Amino acid sequence: MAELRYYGEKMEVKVSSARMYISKKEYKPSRFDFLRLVKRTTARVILLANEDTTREGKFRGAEPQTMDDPFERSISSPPSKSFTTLNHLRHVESLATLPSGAGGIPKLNAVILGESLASEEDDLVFPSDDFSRRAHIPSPQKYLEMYRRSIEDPAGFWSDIASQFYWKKRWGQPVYSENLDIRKGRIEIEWFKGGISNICYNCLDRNIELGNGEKIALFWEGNEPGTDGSLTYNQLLQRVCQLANYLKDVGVQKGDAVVIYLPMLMELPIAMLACARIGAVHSVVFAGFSAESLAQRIMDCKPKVVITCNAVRRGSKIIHLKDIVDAALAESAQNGFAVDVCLTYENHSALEKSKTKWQEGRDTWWQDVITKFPTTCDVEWVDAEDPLFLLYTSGSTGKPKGVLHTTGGYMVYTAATFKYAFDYKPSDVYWCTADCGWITGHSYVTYGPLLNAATVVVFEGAPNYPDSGRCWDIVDKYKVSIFYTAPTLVRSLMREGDEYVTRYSRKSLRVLGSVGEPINPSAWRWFFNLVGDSRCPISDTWWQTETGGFMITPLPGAWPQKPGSATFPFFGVQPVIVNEKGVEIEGECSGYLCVKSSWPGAFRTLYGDHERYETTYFSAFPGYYFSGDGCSRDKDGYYWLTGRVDDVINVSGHRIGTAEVESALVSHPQCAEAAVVGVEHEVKGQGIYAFVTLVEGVQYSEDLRKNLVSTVRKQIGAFAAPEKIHWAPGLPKTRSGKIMRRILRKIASRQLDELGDTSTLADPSVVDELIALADS
Ligand code: 6R9
Repeated sequence: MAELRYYGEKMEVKVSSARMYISKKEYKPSRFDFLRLVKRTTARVILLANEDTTREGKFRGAEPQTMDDPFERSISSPPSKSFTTLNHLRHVESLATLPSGAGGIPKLNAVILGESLASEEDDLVFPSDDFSRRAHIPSPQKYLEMYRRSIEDPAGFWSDIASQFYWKKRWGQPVYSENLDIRKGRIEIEWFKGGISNICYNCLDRNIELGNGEKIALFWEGNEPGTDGSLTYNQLLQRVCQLANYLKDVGVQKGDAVVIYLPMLMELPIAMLACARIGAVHSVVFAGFSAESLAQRIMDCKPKVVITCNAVRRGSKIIHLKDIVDAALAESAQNGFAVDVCLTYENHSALEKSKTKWQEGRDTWWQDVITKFPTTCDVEWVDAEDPLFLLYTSGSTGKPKGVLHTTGGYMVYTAATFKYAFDYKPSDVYWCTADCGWITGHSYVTYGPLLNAATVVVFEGAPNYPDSGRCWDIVDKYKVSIFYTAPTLVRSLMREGDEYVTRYSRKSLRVLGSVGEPINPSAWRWFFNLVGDSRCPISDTWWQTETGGFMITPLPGAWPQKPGSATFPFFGVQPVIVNEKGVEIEGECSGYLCVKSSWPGAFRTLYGDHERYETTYFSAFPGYYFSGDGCSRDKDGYYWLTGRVDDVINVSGHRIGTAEVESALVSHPQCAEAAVVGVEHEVKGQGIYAFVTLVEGVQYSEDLRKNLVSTVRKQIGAFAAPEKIHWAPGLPKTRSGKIMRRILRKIASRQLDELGDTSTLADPSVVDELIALADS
């Protein structure tokens, strides 16, 4: 229910306990305006008072229960002048005045959690009174206080959070040091240097000491309904210690790399934690990557051990992971790097031990050796700046980048972001559908939740197996209260019909989350209205492999959400939008999303290639970290991510470099040249569209088309397979030989009237040829 009051200088719209004020200066309300507003507001509006009877103070005194009102405090104690004029706080300034921007009000659609459905793109979705009251960050004012401190005193702000963890030795001074300006020399970021700690200890031992030993750490749900398991914090620690002891026994030492190529078994987080415990650097490779991709990563980071399993069931398919590892290890050995130990978990539900190919001497069965090791293992205390893990991600060249994260800052940052963005409470059951092969599975399946002593669901299977109701079946089975997923999954389930959702109760759900790509407002509304029964806020978290944790994210109790916007920056994050000249743009605008100044979770380098780190992320716009994403900021200060602006395609939330796909295609003996672009895809967000020129004399054929697609599957992985191969006798190139992808994008999306100027092409006639071949 909404109420509307008008008094003195202000008009007030009250939706549940959330209020907004329109100052008379910006908006000259009259009774007529009220009535107009009433009609446009989906919630019920009551006209309570007229202009001369109600005063702000009197009103507040009459309703003391509204003290937690998200807007009340920002109005009653406006930020001081000096604060609002600080340049880097300007988006906060706009938040402070939100939503008094009179321009937005005529379109206002106010929705309150649990009370009404989101129905239009310009809906504002308010936290309910109840939700806000219980939230860690209950109001914009609380956010403002904390955000302001995080920017003005980052050392103090983050030291306070870091102090909640166990440090063998406290960090020294300064708390952080940074240079993000390439013009001033080497790019460097350090947090908590000199502090000695261990992230595994903080996830497990510390939480057990705090009394969580018997709490469930992991629930595991297998591919087949009915196959499941669980581990308490005590049990998880024992498993981790056994594996850590084994790794030490085979010679893994602090700083050594370990490659993990596992599906979503509990053994995957166990392996990550075991590495962290002994100071080894894990590099998880998503178990959907091909042998070639795995080999490339192995050759780059040269692990002492590779950990895998023999096979996995995903949906109705069985994937022989060990065969892929064997091929990768053979390729790596041929190229001069041989891995001595391949620890293989026997996943007997997928493949019998006896049917697994084996290389004596190198291969060891996990189950044969691990149980022989003690269930306790000393911790290797490491410096905050010692590496924790490497995770390869696609860039705009063919070679993946080894993003390196260190220990202390990453620990503090993932823990804090998890707690605040999901408004985590100890009673929550948390499920993130991401695979640990991606950053989301590192920060928000493993480290962030376990640092908070959360109960985490790990799911091995596919979300549409045995049918499209599986996610909600799991939600009901484990009473999941926080559900974090990707827009691509939302869209694919949305297509299957509502009855798969409504068949299940979903009553346990409290907070929803989205990551990986922009969530389109219609998917947002389906997720909000149907899955969350319009009761659960959606944390649409924008971040990257490189950022370690959330950068722009809703804090669900604090402020109204706009479907499709990631809202505002997290504590300590200073996003800026720059134009192509690298000049910061103020207020309402669109441009390139950069970040100024470091945050604890930032990556520190690209493994073995600091120069590439500097050129890729810090050179385009000197003085800033450049995210590679486009972004706009609306008049209320909300951030809207618009997708990659570089040669990276985001397929189902997976980053794929166009160059990687092109190099896979041209490795085919009959392919002379390839140019790859992204096109809009209904479910996956973006699909891969490849223009292919064949070797002189080779005929185009359906077989060859299939062959090219399977070459990409084989070299990168099935998720990178092109949706479309477009035969291209020639490619549109400038006279200097540069392929004009802008034109290819337009042809691929059939926007033929938007091709623009083609006269600068070396041979403009290729464009007509390509158009003629579009549907062949
Ligand atoms: C966490 C993760 C990063 C890229 C990023 C951006 C896109 C991620 C998003 C989002 C809009 C969101 N992205 N979250 N775009 N809204 N909430 O996905 O890391 O695999 O490195 O991808 O994903 O384009 O630059 P990563």
